[in-house]
Amino acid sequence: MMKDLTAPIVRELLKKSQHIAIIAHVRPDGDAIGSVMGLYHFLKKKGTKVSPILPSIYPAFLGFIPESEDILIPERDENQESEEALATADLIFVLDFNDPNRVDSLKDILKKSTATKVMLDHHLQPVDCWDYGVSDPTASSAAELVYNFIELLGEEQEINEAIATALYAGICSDTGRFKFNVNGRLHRIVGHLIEAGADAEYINGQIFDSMTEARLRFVGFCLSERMTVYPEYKTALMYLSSKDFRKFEHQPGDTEGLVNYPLSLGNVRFVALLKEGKDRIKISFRSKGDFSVNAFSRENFSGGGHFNAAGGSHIGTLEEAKQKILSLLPKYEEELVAEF
Ligand SMILES: [Mn+2]
Repeated sequence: MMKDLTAPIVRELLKKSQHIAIIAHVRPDGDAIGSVMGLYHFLKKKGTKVSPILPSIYPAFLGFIPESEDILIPERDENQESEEALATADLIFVLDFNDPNRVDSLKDILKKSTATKVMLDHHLQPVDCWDYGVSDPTASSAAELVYNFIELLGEEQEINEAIATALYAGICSDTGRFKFNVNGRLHRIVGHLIEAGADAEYINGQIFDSMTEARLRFVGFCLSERMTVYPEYKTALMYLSSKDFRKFEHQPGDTEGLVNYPLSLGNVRFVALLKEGKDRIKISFRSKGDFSVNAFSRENFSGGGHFNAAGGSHIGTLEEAKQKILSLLPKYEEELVAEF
């Protein structure tokens, strides 16, 4: 059973560890890198040896986060430093995921490690394999949980520009620019981050207004050629074949946020984006209101995540995956078309 974190426990853990590793999930988004780097800058200030690790490369537009070039990533490591750091750490912070399989090629090292493992996460249904941690699906982001962690230690005054920038980036990414899972406390946290040096205009510009022309045209193509709306189910389906990815010379992060566009339609409350991968069809689900895409994905596409944002996959062809979703819609009709 994962034990709760208390200030004395955290102080003891930090005091006795020689080398701390911090890791987030594969295909990192703004919250994954923001929470890792926020905690990294905080712990580094204490003089501890800390290694920030990501299982795969982050989108280029997130490279503005201070010292992101120091993150150990298997695909850009020359000497297997990420594996080494994870294997030798005596304390590992697991951020923005709760299932040890979410770290791709690093999963065996993570599972085998005898380090004390502390999880800070906001996804549903955590795997019970961590020593300590916080599992709070009501939290906006892992970055918010890192803020809470610093606050638990009573060290909010230690938050400097680098910490504030990273945490702000995580929060504004996961809340879709302060649209989802926000409340008064979160805005007060964000207020403090701005006072501590986070430049809100700059960070939002880097994350949301830094597209290349090619990427914006790719989004346009997806919306005009690859999206179908089914008003009778308040649903929109989008798909991308591996041929589409090749044609647009797709880069990591190019489809980031794409799944959210159809939600801006007044008559859509459920979106599925299907992407043809090497060995499976990867699917992103989004919803607004009371329709749980976590449940939908868990029940039908062996995935999950949050109530309104989840992932899943289908082994088979793109067409089969599309047909499967379409054939399921009548079963969920009542929930999908219910009044808000
Ligand atoms: Mn997150």
